[in-house]
Amino acid sequence: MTERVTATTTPYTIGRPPFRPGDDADFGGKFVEQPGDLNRPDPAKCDAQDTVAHASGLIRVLDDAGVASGQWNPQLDAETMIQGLEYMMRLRIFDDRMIKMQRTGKLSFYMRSFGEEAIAIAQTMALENQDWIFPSYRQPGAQFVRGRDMVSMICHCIGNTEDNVKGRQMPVHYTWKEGRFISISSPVGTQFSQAVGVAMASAYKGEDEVCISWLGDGTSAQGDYHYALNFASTFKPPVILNVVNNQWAISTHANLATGGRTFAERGLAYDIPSLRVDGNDFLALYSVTKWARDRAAAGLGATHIEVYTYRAGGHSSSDDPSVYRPNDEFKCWPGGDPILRLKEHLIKAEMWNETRHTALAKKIDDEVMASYKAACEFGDLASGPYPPASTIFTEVYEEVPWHIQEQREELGK
Ligand SMILES: Cc1ncc(C[n+]2csc(CCOP(=O)(O)OP(=O)(O)O)c2C)c(N)n1
Ligand SMILES: [Mg+2]
Repeated sequence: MTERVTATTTPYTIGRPPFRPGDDADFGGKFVEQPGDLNRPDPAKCDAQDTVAHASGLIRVLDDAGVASGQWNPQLDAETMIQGLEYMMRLRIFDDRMIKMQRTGKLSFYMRSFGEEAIAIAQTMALENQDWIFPSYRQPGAQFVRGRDMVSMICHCIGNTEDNVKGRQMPVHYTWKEGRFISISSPVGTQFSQAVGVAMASAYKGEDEVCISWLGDGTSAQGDYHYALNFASTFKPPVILNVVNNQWAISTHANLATGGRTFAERGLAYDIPSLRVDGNDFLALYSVTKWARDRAAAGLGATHIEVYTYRAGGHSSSDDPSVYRPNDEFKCWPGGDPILRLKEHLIKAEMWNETRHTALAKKIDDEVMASYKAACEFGDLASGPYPPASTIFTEVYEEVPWHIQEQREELGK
């Protein structure tokens, strides 16, 4: 007779981090999955069932030696790849400088994209300029692609008189109307349902505008993720929904958020084509995003993507990862460093060299320092000037409610 298994006798195993401080981190060397393993279905015909293998596998284009191959190779020209490399270098150098500014008291708080630079940059480059970006705090790189001025970004991080959100947001919670870069919400995940809603509106109006959004492995436990997928499944709007699985949600490991299957596979249950992609492979990211945009533009609706990567830095300037993971864990990540991988690919193809790379890094560093100085002309963190207190009350409500008006009068501003 089969033994009856009840909830209390089932040997549940709840996900744990693979390594803790003091352990030797070892992810097994390289990825087993190789470029060319997975086919590239026709984006104008593909449905969820055609992506079962793509949701459990890993789409790669660059192999461990920096060679591009397979059906997903986007065949980009040298100029586009060098532009992508430059954007990624700009983001890393910018982040490094800003975190130093935070450590010396010149910014109150900061969040880096360290190790994840390829994501927003490759994916935004694969879109059209009219497409809408619904980011989390780990996709500021999209703004470089759309041409946002660095001085304006730093003014926001300082919260000085030129901050375009007038000190009403935390640093790194950018908003940039001209670049169709929607305000980053501090409550994580709200951007997913907003992106689906705007995509539904675009489809309704018959406009060629696709929305893209990202949230993290940890955030995929929020209801907003499921609301978004449910509406995306039902109404089939032109939207690209990315779960950035960077292994960590502050100090909580991704194993605690999946229950065992990949994040990508969850999309299949909603009947949405779902892909899992190497998030440190610029070319693979570009390619899957272009594919998803083509599907959206063909009227086939949403694509769900798990971007498989590693958060190489702390969660934010307030975090100390050494208390919950080995310090060298990121060095063992099989996906390596996204900047080095594209650089290596370009050098191998004789499109780039070390001299140009060093010169470009120096040029960007000078640009960042000059931008920081220019931003401080509009006020620094220590001594201001800051936006006036009256801005607490403006530009939020079209018609100011009576109780807000009353508070404003009480403050005398
Ligand atoms: C609704 C909500 N809950 C909790 C937080 C605090 N919080 C901010 S970021 C974060 C972790 C998010 O991790 P993940 O989604 O994996 O994104 P990552 O930081 O790794 O990019 C938490 C818990 C928040 N901002 N909003
Ligand atoms: Mg995460």
